[in-house]
Amino acid sequence: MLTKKSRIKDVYANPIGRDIIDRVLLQMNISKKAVNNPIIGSLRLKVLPKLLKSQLDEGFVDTLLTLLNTEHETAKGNDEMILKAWWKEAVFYQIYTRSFKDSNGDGIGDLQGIISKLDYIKELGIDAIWLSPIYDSPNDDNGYDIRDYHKIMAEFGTMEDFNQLLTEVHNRDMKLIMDLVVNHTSDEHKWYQKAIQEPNSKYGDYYIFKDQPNNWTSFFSGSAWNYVEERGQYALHLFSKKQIDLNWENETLRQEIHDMIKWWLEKGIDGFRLDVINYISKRSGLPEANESIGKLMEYKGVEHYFYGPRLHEYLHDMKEKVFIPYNAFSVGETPGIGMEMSKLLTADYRKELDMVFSFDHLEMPGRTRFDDYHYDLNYLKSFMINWMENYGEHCQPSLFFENHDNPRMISKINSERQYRNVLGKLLAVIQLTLRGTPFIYQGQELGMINQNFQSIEELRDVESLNLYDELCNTMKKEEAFSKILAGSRDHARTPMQWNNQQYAGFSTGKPWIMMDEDYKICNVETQFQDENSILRFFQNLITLRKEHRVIYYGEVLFINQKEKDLFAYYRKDGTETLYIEINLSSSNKKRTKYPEGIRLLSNYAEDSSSFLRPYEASIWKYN
Ligand code: TEU
Ligand code: CA
Repeated sequence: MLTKKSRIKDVYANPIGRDIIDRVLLQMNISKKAVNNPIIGSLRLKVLPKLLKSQLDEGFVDTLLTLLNTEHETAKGNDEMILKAWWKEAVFYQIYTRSFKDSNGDGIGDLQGIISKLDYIKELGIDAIWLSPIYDSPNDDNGYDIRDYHKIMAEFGTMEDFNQLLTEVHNRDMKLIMDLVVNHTSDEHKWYQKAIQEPNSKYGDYYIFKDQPNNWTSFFSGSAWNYVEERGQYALHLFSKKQIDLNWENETLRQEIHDMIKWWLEKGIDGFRLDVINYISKRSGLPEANESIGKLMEYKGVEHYFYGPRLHEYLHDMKEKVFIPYNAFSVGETPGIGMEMSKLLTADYRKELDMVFSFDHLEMPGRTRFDDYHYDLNYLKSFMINWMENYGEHCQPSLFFENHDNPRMISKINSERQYRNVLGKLLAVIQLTLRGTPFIYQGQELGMINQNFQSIEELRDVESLNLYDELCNTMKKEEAFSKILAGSRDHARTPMQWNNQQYAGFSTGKPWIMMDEDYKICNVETQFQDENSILRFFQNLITLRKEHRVIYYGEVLFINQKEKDLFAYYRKDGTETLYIEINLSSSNKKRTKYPEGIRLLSNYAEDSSSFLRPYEASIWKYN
């Protein structure tokens, strides 16, 4: 058992301890080397607050110990063969329906719109589609607030449309996974309505109510508690005021969720992406949040639910009872979960989840999404090296740079127009040649960039709008708006750019969210005709991936790791060797040696011999 007298190095040797300390260091922008320093390592845990310049107090140490001492498992070693699975070979494509393709001119993307573009997705080389929520919803958070799990959102179509979509996806030999949002439901869900109107019915305990609120805050600004007049109590909502957290402690509720999942699996869907699934177990008694952790993490209370005491139990139970019998795939969205915890959630022999999305590579150390800064690809390199070398053969990494919750990656790295094309391709090379399952977000294959929003009226996202209101209390409106612009999720939610016609061929009517003029130069139609486009590069790269299976299961061997701006690695198995060479900077970079073999694909037409050009990224095949 670890106590306040334990040494820092012993805490760091504990997988959970390592994750938490790494997370804190990341947030504070302190190098991991600090912990590996023998002097620091031999210090006792209780001095940690002092060491961290009192940014974290003693409550942090207590929280850390609670987390460490409730997890008794560690992940198994790495000596075994990787088990094969379809989802380890697949390239996924995420569709945010509202912004993908509108079939009836109301300005809102829909299921028939998706159906009309399945040939496009297939042609790109995609094997599986992840659909963001399409269930009936009042759309406070664009479908992540579900009102009825068994109905399709009217704006998107009907259950017949869905059935047709599923058949057409399968006809094209692709798979379909849905979004499963079961940490919370809409306050308009009938369970919640019953819970507040008939507190003594079985529904009365389906959500988390408290007589007095605690100090936890919502991810979408303000307190995480709503006062519920009907019950004279407070209801917990980690997200918007209309997204109420379900009480997973209640077994009947868990059963109800299992049944709902089975109902969808019976239809023949192939699996689920599980929304904020690591938040479902909250520490009992819902203790007050530690203020210093809250300050560091920007949200209060996370330490009590991001890796809750019954998380493994709930996931294991769901896997055994629901996912395994249907042979269904699962990828969990797990914000705040580090690599060691990810191992415990996804190792194949543990039977919890197949994969997770971990997010620590999307922002630089010391930065958060709403900071305006330039992302340095050298950080991505160090992140990837760590995961590739240490995640192990029992676990499958997910590879992604974009989704509907984050600004576009190219814009974070370098927004100079001259680099857009090479940079989009560079990211594709990293995403499609490392070991792991790539998830491409709609528009990423075109190199879409952040939108040129002019005013707060043009934004739609509840997170952006709430944060704007909050910021306006302490800063000027213009300042608040520019802060929102840096991180707004709406950058990724503008319509997919199909052609250079009005509304980019997304709709014949005015889209639900603005789009700037970018579609005139960046769109599917134009890029299909251009051999040098990002789209064609993605297509070629996906084909290449399928032809070189070493990318699926082969070893990853990094070379010249210490050399700044160079990201170089081999992919190797018994039959072939690929070499990937990337210049992470916008300057020319001298080559130490010229690669052998033949160049299979590159983001520059001619090879340059003695140096690598800005963001040059190439794949070579050795003999
Ligand atoms: O996201 C969870 C989540 O952590 C983010 O919303 C988070 O607050 C931020 O984006 C971190 O960078 C999922 C969905 O992907 C998101 O769209 C939903 O709004 C949210 O859950 C609630 O369901
Ligand atoms: Ca429509």
